[in-house]
Amino acid sequence: MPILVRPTAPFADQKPGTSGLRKKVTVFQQPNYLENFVQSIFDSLEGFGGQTLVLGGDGRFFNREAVDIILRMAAANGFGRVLVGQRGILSTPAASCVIRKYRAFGGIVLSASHNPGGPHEDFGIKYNIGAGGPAPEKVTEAIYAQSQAIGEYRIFEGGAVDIDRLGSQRLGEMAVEVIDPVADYAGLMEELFDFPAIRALFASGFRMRYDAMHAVTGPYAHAILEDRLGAPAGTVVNGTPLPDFGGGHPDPNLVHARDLVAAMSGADAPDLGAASDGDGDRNMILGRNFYVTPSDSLAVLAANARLAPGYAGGLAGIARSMPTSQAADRVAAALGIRCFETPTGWKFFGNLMDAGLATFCGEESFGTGSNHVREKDGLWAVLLWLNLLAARRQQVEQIVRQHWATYGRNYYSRHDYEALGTAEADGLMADLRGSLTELRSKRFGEYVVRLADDFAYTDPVDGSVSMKQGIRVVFSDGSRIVYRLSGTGTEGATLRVYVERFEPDPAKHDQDTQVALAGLIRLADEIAGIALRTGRSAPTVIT
Ligand code: VG1
Ligand code: CO
Repeated sequence: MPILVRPTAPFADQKPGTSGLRKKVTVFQQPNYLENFVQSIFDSLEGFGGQTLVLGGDGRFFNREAVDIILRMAAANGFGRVLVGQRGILSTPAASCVIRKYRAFGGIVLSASHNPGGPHEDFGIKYNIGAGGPAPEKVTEAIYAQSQAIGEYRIFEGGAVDIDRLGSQRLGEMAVEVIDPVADYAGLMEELFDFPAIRALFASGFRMRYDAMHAVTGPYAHAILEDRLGAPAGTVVNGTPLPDFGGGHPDPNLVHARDLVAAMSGADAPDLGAASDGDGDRNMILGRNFYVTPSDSLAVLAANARLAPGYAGGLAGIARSMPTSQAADRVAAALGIRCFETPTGWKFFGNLMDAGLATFCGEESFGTGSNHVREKDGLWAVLLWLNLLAARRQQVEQIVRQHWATYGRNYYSRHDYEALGTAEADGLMADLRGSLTELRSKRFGEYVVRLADDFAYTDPVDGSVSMKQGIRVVFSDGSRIVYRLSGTGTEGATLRVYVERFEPDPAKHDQDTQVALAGLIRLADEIAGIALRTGRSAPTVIT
C-alpha cells in the first residue's frame, strides 16, 4: 500500500491558543506545515488504530485541501474509518454531535471561527476528544511538544475520495463515510426543543431574521428553521456558505453584523434577530430595537430552561467563563444550583459537563451551550430562545426586562484593543501583574478594591491547574474590571477589557450600557494606562 514516510522539521510556532492552531492561510500553505501539525496530533494520541475519526470544517478557503491531506494522513496512520461532512463541511457543534453519536475516537475541526477567510486571511485546526469537546490543555500541550520534535510524517498517496458524494468509499485500508453534515445535528435539536410549539409560533405570524453571515450555519438554518419549523422562506439570509464569507467578518456582534442590527431597528422590524459566526458555535440575539448581551442571554436561558422539553427536569449547574458577567450566578443562586467560574475557552467546560456538574455553559463572547454536545452551539441558543418565545408569547425585550426586574441588572461591556504591538501588550499585562499587591489596598473615588489577582483555576474534576487566566480587579460593591490578552488572533496582540457593574434598582435599568459603565471604563484606563501606553484613545470593538 502506498504509504509514504516523509522527512520534515519542526515549525516553532505550532502552539495551540484558546481554540486550536490559528494562522494565516499562507502560513498553512507552507510545505509540511499542516502535515506536521496533524502528525503531531496523531503522535500525541494512543489507541486509535482501527478507530473512527470525525472530520469537517466551516468551509473557509483551504478547507478542501486540508480535508484531502488529513484523510490521507489518517489512512496512513491507521485509523479504521473517517466520517467526513459532505463537501468537507461540519459546523463546530455538529462535529461535536457526530463524534458523540458515533462514539468516534475524536475529531478534527477545521476553522478559524469568527476570523475572516480567504487566501490572505485565517485558517485553523483543532483536535476534539472522544467526549466531543476541544482537547484539554494537557492534550494541546502534548501536541505542541510533538510538533517541536517531529522528524517525519505519514501520508497515503494513491486513490482519491470524492467528498461531494454521500456514502462509503475507501482510501487504502481505511473506510471513508461522507455524511450529510446537517441530519444528525438537526435530529438532536428536534429531541431537545418543542418543535410543534415553535412551528405554531411561526404560523401565528411571528417573524424572524437569521443572518448566517455566508458562513457554515446557512444549510443548518435553512433545514431547521425553514424546512422543519415552517419559518417563511427568506427568514435565513446570507445562507450560502462562501470560502471568504462574502468578504465579511463572520463575527455575530453589533459591529460585524451591522446589517442585521439595522434590519432589527424600526417599528416594523422582525420579532427576533439572530446571527452565528464562521463555524456556527457563536450566537447573537436581538429583539426588535433591542440587543441581548450574551451574558444576559445565558442567564435568561438558564432561568427559563424548563420550558424546553430537553431541560424540563431542570439544570444540574451552570458554568461561565471568568470574564462573563455574573448574571448567571444570580439565576443559579435562585435555582439552588451550583455555578462554576472557569478560564476563557470552551475546553474548560468539558469536565464539568462530563461529570454531570454543569448543564448550561456560557461565555461573554457570544457563546452559549449545554451538555447536548461539548462545544458552544449558536443555533442551539437560537432554538432555545425560540422555544421560550413560543412558550411565553412575549417580545424579547419584555422577557429580558422582566428578568432584570427579578434578578437585578448586570451592566456589562467588553472593550477590545486590536492589533497592538506584542511587546506593548505584554508589557502592559506584566506591569498590571506587578501592581496587584499595591492595587489591593487602593480606593478610587467611590470604588474600593476588594480583590486584585491573576485568575487561576483548579479543575474540580481532575485537579489540573491553569494559571495566568486574566487580571481581575473586583471592587467592594461587586463591580469588576478584567484584563486579558486574546489567544485566537493571528496578528499582533488584542487586549480585552471586560467591565461589569450590578444595578439592583429596576428604576435604573434603562441606562445606556456605556453610560452606566462610564466611571468604571475610565478607571480601567487609569489602572492599566491603556491610552498612555498604546496611544489608543478608544477601543477597536465594543460589545
Ligand atoms: C475568544 C473568546 C473566547 C472563545 C474563543 C473561541 O478567545 O474570547 O471566549 O472561547 O474566542 O471562540 P480569545 O482568547 O480571543 O479571547 V471561537 O467561536 O473563535 O471558536
Ligand atoms: Co466560533
